[in-house]
Amino acid sequence: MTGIEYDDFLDLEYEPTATDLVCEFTIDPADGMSTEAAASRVASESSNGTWAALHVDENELTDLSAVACAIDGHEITVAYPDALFESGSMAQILSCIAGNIMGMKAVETIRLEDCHWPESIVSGFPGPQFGTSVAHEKLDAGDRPILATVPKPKVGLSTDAHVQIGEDAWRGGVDLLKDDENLTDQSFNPFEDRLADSLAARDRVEEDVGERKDYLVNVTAETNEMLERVDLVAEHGGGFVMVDVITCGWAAVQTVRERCDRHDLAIHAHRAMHAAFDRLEHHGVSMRVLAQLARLCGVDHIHTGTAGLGKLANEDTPGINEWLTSDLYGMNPVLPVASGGLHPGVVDQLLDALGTDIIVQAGGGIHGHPDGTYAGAKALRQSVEASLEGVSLDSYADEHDELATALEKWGAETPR
Ligand code: RUB
Ligand code: MG
Repeated sequence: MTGIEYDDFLDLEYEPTATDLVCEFTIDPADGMSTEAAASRVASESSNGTWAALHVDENELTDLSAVACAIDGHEITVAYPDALFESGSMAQILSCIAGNIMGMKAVETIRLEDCHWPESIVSGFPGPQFGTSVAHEKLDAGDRPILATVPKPKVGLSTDAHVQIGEDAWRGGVDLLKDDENLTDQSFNPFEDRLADSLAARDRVEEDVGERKDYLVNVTAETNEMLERVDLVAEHGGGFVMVDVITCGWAAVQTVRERCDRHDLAIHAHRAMHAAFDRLEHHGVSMRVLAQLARLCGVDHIHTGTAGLGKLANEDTPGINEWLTSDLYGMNPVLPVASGGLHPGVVDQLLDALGTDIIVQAGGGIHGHPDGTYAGAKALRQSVEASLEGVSLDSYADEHDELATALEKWGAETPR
């Protein structure tokens, strides 16, 4: 017989092995509890421990204990043996590393900040099918950022109005039309009508302008329904689907990824609800980790913020983007999406901060242009051209009326 107690999960001499999943947390221990005691409880509850000491027959037990192996102020590191995890199940991984520990009384707050994934776990997941390669495999963006737009208002536009906005934006120079996160299949704009009409418009525009265009149609729904919508996108000749990955859950994303593989469809991941996990500085799961989960599950694009230039709360966009495109045992990189309050007047700063291997997505920053969507799309494209040519937006605007009007309206403001 062997005894398992909380202390068994703390070993500051332990060196993680190449097969361990190593997680970094920030914790604030409960009143009266030391960081060491709280750290060992984190390792215990997230692997094989419980609150009571146990007596177990060693012969009947695989040792799957995690080890709290480093403490630096409020930052703790926990190493998990890879055998603790079911291969290819993001749900099961999260039930360990971001499960009960998030509500444990032993900590006042706890935030999963970063994960270091071993090859044995990564190889159980497909990763992106296309990732950054969509720029040339599915579009004609070459080395410039891909441009995308979401019609506004978010919901309520009729199918015809929605399609017309998409057509104007494509003609003005945008590559991708995108549905908004809460537009799916409502009576004012049914999914299949919108899909068919948008892709027909896309074909007309492609023919006229000689540049490939596509549509990020929001297939988000109950999982079986979502698969039917994915099939419909393929039937109608679309190249992409959009999924609200946090609200649908990772298991559903994994299922969609498998179906998209069959149809050669790329997945655009919208992260609506991410801030419920990542907004608080001391509690939850960081956007960096959410982005890691998205890459493993196999999305091709994911929103990662605007490096502080947009309307939503700031986070480490450059660091997250670097991780998404870094080497991960040969897994394809994910193309990051900058979105939320962007407009032509901040594009130079955005590309300085994030580079050109991104999607620049603007809704209000295109459709709010005083001369409408077509002019707004032209202005956004002009702002990208200026930035890539190393010309200031103001000088470029001397020769480009649409950009001039956008700069007059918004300057370089960052909206709230
Ligand atoms: C942007 C928009 C998206 C945001 C979400 O519209 O509709 O939902 O990208 O934020 P607008 P994030 O350009 O009018 O602000 O990309 O940070 O997840
Ligand atoms: Mg939106």
